[in-house]
Amino acid sequence: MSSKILIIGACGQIGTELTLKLREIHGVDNVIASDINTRKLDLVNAGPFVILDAKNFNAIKDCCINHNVDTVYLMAALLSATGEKYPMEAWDLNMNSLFHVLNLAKVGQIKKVFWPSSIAVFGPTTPRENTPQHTICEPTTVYGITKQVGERWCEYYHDKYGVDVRSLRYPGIISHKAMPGGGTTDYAVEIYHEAIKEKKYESFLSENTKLPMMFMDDAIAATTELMAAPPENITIRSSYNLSAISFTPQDVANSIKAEIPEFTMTYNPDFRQAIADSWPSSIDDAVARKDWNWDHQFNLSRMTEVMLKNLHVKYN
Ligand code: AKB
Repeated sequence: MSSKILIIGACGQIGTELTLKLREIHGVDNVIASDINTRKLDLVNAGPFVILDAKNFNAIKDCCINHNVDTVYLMAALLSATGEKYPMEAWDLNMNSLFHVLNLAKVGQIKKVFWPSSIAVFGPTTPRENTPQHTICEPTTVYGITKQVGERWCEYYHDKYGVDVRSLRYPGIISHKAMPGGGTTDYAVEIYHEAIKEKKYESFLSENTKLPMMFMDDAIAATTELMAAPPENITIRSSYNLSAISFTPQDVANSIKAEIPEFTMTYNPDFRQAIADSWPSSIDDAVARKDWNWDHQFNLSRMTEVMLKNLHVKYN
């Protein structure tokens, strides 16, 4: 039986598109999608799918054994805004799922692991502009704490047990195929949907809140390129800084207005503003660019064009 890839949390925003891309690269039958439920029927019906609770070690282990899995992408997580509402649940899911996968890799049951970290590892004491790879990380959200601690464990498992674990500090990801859920950067996706549907949007972040962001195609390319890189090129086993564009809610509104002149934007910041204020506004990802030739393709105007075009088709 040929070796397989397992995606845990395949129905989420990134998991959905990662599943499609990995199936394109490796073949549909070699990529097993899994999630806690079958909420995305199109994905469930498009290839191998198993219901899997990321907190259940035995369920992950059995799935890996039964399907001869050698690579796991662990995409299940509670994000920053949801994590503040349910701190213990965020800790439980984000940490235990990681330990389960790292421990399976430690005993050789799986050979390679991808685990996403986030710009949420940074905090108010981190340099905000061009945040370096190695810098102060004092996160103030539960999500950020889980990602920071997870990074330390990834490096530990690599250094002590030789686990081939690779990770990226994703910025806010913008996509049109699946909605994000429970993040602070979610406004940058919602705004495009509302622009097409209602021609207006009320932002939960203030107009000048600049955050690092990335179009989904770039995020997926970064993920598959990192995983394909020769191990000797990977100098960072905690998590790589990754960067493409930085913008404010006002910048996105202006780029939408260039296509939809009647679009209007209002601002009503909520508890997510404090989370956004604790994060960097731009990221220095020179190490990723040097180690595995990372480069992004999408700027704000190109992303807006693609988002609006695809959502127009979806809603009309
Ligand atoms: C969030 O907003 O919580 C996520 C992230 C930046 O990791 N999108």
